[in-house]
Parts: sequence; C-alpha cells; structure tokens
Amino acid sequence: MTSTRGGLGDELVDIATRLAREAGDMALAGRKRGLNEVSTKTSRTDMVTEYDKASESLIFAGLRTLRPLDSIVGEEGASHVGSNDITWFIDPIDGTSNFLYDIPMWAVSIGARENGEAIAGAVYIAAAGEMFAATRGGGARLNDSPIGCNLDARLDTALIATGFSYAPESRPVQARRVANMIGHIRDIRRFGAAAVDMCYVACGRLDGYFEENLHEWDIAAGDLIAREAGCLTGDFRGGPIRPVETMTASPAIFEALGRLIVESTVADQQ
Ligand code: 2AM
Ligand code: CA
Repeated sequence: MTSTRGGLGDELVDIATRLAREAGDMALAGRKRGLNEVSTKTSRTDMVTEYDKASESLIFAGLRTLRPLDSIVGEEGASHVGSNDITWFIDPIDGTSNFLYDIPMWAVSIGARENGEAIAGAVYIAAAGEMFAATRGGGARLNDSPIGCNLDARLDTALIATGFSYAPESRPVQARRVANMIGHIRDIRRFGAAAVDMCYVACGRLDGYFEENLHEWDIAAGDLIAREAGCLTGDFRGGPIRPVETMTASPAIFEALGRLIVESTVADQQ
C-alpha cells in the first residue's frame, strides 16, 4: 500500500513511539540496577553511560529493520546513509546528567524529517511514563491526549526554562544573561533535558524555553511537538530554529522573550 503524506507521518510516529518506549523502559530498568560504565565526551561534564549506547543500539536496530531505506543520525555515533528522503535523529538519552544522578528528567527523543522538514517525533520521559508525540499537521499529544501551549502567557509572569552549555567558557556569559532576565519574568527553571523542556512548553507546564549549542538530535522531535501544540519556535531574533540558538514559546510571548534574551546578553568581560 502506498502511504499518503498524512499516512506516512502516522506510520513514522508509531515507530518512533514504539522504539522510544522500548528503549526508555530498558534504560530505566537498567538505571535502577545501577551503572557500570560512565565516561566523558566533549568536556569533563559531558557524560555517556552504557544505557545511552544500549538505547541507541536498540533504536538503530529497530529502524534498520522497520525502515531499511531511511537515513539515521544518532548522538552516540549511530549512522546510516539511506536511499530515500527520510532521516531519523536519535537522542538515546536526553538529559544524561539527570540520568546519571537518578533525577527523573530525562527522555528518549526520536524525530523523523522528510527532505529536511519534520514529519514525526516522539519524546518519552520513561520515569514519568509520559509519551509526547506529534505528526506534521496532525497535532501533538501526551499519552494520546491532545496538548496545547499556554496561549494566555505574559512575559512578566512567564515561567521560562533554559540550559547552560557544557563548554566551560560559555557558562558565565549564559549565567549573566539569566541574571539580567530574572527580574523581568516569573522565574527560571533549569531541568537539564532539552527535549523535555520543549515538550513542557508544548503542554503549558512552561511558557518558554531557550538554549544554545544544542544538536539536531536534541530538537528534532521536540520542535515538531512544540509547533504542533501551537508554540512558536525559532532563534532569538526571529529566524528559523537552529541547534546553536533555540527558542520555544507560547505565541503570546515569543517575540518579547527573544527581545529580552538579546537585550540581556552581555559579552564576556574577561
Ligand atoms: P544530552 O543530555 O543529550 O547531552 C542540557 O542543557 C541539555 O542540553 C540536554 O538536553 C543536553 O543533552 C543538551 N546538550 C546537548 N549538547 C549540549 C552542549 N554542548 N552543552 C550543553 N548541553 C548540551
Ligand atoms: Ca543524549
């Protein structure tokens, strides 16, 4: 049977949710038993565990079996160059520091793009049993119920999440920016998992989120889920979302939040 455009999104989101749940439940069970292998990647605080690798292997194997012609890019190195126009982006554990410290704010994130445009995505917060999912044009869901962002947000009462880079030299600049912003909003949250933050904006648990220096696999699923929930996503100055500069917010505060971020940013004084 030839899939229609909508049909393809449904097929891909079914695969994404199934594999995200399987991988997340496996990692959660493993975390409860304890970790044996913990090492660092790009900096002394950028961590990887055996479950980042096991989760990615499980998802990669599933995608290769179910979607043999698709391309695959994974954070831990999984890679396949396919022969059609679908590419999958896997973050096998988003929020690895939380996973390491046994804080429940981590997720498996799987997003699919067709010719570069998001078509399906799933973010599974295993410790909470929460599956966020979306298809292009089909809306966003949390555990099969439709979700929407907080359309009544105001900047001066907005709850905003952010993250700080793993690169030590970027962190003081980012911290000063937050210090400058914090008197103009309700408060700041720093949960430590980009995909979770984007899904939280999507379901109205946050009013906005911004972060720098991410990667495609961090945002591929969360961006679609947020947009399908009625959020706007982009960079800080009204351009398209980019992993190096990511903002997700209720349309009611999107522009004002971008302005506040830009105005609050002061270059490193050293
Ligand atoms: P990870 O847990 O998969 O590494 C933390 O601020 C969030 O940003 C997490 O989602 C983390 O993903 C992600 N992240 C990805 N690259 C990052 C980087 N270079 N610096 C900081 N956080 C990064
Ligand atoms: Ca990760």
